[in-house]
Amino acid sequence: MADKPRVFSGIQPTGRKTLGNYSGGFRQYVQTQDAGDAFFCIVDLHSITVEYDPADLRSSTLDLAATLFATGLDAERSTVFCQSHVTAHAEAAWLLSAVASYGQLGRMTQFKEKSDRHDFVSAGLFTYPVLMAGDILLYQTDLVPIGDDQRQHLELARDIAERFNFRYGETFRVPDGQFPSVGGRIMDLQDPTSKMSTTLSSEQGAIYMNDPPDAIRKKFKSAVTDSGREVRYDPAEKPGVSNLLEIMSVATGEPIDALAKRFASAGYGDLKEAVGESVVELLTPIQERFKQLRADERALQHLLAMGAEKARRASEPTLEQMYERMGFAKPEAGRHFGAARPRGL
Ligand code: LTN
Repeated sequence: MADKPRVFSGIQPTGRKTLGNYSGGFRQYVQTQDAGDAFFCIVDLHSITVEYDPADLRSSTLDLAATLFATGLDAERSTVFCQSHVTAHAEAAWLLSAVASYGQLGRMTQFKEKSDRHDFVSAGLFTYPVLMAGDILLYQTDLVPIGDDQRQHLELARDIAERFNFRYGETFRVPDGQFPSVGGRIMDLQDPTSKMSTTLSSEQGAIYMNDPPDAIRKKFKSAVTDSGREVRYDPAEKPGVSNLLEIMSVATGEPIDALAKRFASAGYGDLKEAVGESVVELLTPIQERFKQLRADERALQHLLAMGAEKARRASEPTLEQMYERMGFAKPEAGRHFGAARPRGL
């Protein structure tokens, strides 16, 4: 146990997933599952903090589950589960809200940006990072693979862990972040100086996980390149070409400098075509597996039920300790965790 780090990450089910999500997220998860004892949580409870459609939430939750398995997560080796299936997450968020600082939550840049963009600002949007801290801390997590945009939230989770440990006694492991190096920043094909994004990119600027091959080829063909003609990797001077090389490296597994060398005397057109083709080759088998997995909802639900059961068992001792250390009287017959009683009864 001590030699295998505990890994935990959460992924929002809402929003169409892009090649950027694959490169900086899904792809890394698959690598992690061999190195550690990994938990991947579909954070549906986080998705209700901004306006959403309940029917969409249900289908996008199953879509994300199928995507995670299609990209290579294995239900035997990793624990893939849905946050709302494990009631410990909602409970932990409430308990931890007592040690989270109101002032610090108000300084979260994601909160400030999102609350500027919406006219109804929910209390949940404000306490979002507390729920996230609970996700991580319940599992005594060592490592949290996340994007750069989640750095501040992880810092807050560490502060919460330390404050809890100080007030109530040593309870939580203080987690570290793991930030992607190569492929962490796939840029928009139409604007290679900004990140490829579900919410901010245009249809032409982003490659979606479920784009058909012809759409993918077309998007690369019309990708914005740089002035000059030579192909080299230089993100500052040549953001467009460098992004294409980086994407091809993600798709093929070949190092960027080897690709830069190979295409050094090729034209931009040839490079774009080759990159497009490599992404089609990457995504086609993933899309095949996705279709199969998504078509059988019962089997998918079964995999999630397995994950939830493992997650409940892993989080239960920590939640129990939290209640105890915080001074709650123990219920006589023990606490009923999610598994004891089917939800909805
Ligand atoms: N806030 C994260 C999603 C998330 C998460 C987590 C990530 C929720 N809980 C726990 C890592 C660990 C996001 O929007 N990417």
